[in-house]
Amino acid sequence: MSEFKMTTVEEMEAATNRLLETGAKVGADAWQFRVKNQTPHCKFGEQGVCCRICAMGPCRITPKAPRGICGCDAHGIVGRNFLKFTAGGAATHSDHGREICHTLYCAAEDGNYKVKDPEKLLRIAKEWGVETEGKDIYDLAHEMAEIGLMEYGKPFGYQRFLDRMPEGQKEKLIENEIAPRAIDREVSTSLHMAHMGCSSLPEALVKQSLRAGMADGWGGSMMGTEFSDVLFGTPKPIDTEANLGVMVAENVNIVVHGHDPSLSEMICEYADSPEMIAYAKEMGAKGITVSGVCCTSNEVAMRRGIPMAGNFLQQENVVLTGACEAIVVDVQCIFPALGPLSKCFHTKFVTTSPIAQMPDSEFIRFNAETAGENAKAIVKMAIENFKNRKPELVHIPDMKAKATVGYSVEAIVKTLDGVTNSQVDETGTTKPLLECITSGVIRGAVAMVGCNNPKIRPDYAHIELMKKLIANDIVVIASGCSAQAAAKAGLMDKSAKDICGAGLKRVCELADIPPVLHMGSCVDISRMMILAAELAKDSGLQINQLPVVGCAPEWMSEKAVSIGNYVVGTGIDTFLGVDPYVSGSSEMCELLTEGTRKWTGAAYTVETDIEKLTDLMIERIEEKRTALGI
Ligand code: XCC
Ligand code: SF4
Repeated sequence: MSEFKMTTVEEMEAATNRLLETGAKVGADAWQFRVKNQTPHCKFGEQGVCCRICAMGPCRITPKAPRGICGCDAHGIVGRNFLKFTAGGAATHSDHGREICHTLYCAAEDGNYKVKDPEKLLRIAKEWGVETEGKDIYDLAHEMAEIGLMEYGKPFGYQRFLDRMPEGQKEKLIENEIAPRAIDREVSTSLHMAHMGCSSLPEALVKQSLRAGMADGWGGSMMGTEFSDVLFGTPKPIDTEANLGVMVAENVNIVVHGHDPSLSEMICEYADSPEMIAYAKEMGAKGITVSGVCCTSNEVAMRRGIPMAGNFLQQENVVLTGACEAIVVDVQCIFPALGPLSKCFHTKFVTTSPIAQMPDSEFIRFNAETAGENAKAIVKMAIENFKNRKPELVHIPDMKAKATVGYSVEAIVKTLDGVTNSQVDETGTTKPLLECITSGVIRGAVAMVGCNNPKIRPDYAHIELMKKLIANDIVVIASGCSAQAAAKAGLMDKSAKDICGAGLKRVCELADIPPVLHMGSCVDISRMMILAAELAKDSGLQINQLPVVGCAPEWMSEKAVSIGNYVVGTGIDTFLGVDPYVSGSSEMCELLTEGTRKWTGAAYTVETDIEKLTDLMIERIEEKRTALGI
């Protein structure tokens, strides 16, 4: 008998509407209203045919004006815009990775940051050919951090992590000029190419977009993920909860938001300390609840089981509960709207990074060296703010779902080991998973990633897609706001097996996993790349032959485009539910949906009809199976 009950998008919308009523009482603005003011969007922008990279413009392409003043056509303009978009994303993820390298460099036996997973550090050191024998683990950490930082600017060679690819793939990427060199170089080269009077040849612009993306996925993001694991621990399955109902009315609520776990890890530490809990009680609260929004939330959920209050388009809802003492942000995906919104409530909006400074916030500069003090000051500030709550404004929607998260590649390999009856001891490989796929018990896998976007009913596409995929025996691995959509709906609850096809249901039962596996934050999409590479190596196939596809149905950020480019660059077909501003150039559309195949074996599919998008993915997975004769 099925006991599984999903939280529906309708229920979530009703909860949001109730919160907007609170907002109306205090005169709060919200994205739902701003969207109306911005609609319809600029058509030139939508099609990608507006160019303002030099002061002769801005130039807009129309049938009557097919070229800009310099003579650039729509294909060149769309291509340059696409490349710049990618470079923005690659820079952002990679800079996050760089911050993590710096944090690793600060790690010390008696410091704020420790090496929590020394084995992983040793493993990567070995991979990089770094001598580990007889070395103090912190000396090694500092050495590795420095080598990692060099990957950003080294004058020669390609990204080290490319050696993780199946045989021949790195060479092929080098041959096609898609293999990323130094990370910063790929970002700079992209901006150089997109400067006035440089590249306007779509093919060259798309190639560089792929290369910049690869510098992110196989460079900056991968370093961010791997060294975060070294510092904070490699995620293992852990139980948690998701949706606004994780906030507790009687407690001091601190919401962490952004991406870099360096700050949120510290906040969690202090919020959990007896000293702070006692202080909260003294101030009239029962305790302290830390919950999260966006990828910072994913990071601490994966490693500590900290509950997820919501994803991208729920960030304002957190404040609208009237029960948020502090929303503490680091970098990326933070609405500047949180400043004025917090002013309508008692909420402290705390910015902490020089990278993300915003009006109407309290800036407490966070530093790896002074992390402990900074975190303590923030937690204290939140506690002391509890008394300023306006009880008549407090309403936390009674809505949350259970979720089991923490599926790093290491955890997936370990969990699936023993699912098959294989007699051979295959500990440490993806062979059990491959066996499930080859036998057809699982048809394939979809990597679901990305944001929310008001162009799509929030979470609707994520949830509908996932439901259909798992019903068709396709296992879903998810990260970012997509993972949070799944968690809120209940799809990361193990009982969600009841809505799977028979094959996937059996695997879920045997391995004791949910059908949608939380792999982490946006930078953790690098985990998905590692998993794909491992699957390819263990099966003797190339990555593009695997029945695996990527999907970002509700994406919105530049980072998402960079991700898309490295997923395609890695050889995985990628399905988008939102157009990346390229419809204004038939040549760019052709290149992205087919042309890249000759370089990487994969391409994009853009389809805004979600039902169709799902069918196309299932079709592609089945085509891959047929080609393999499985
Ligand atoms: Fe941001 Fe990473 Fe997108 Fe969510 S999913 S809206 S990028 S938080 Ni990466
Ligand atoms: Fe116009 Fe060319 Fe300048 Fe772009 S680069 S704004 S198309 S003149």
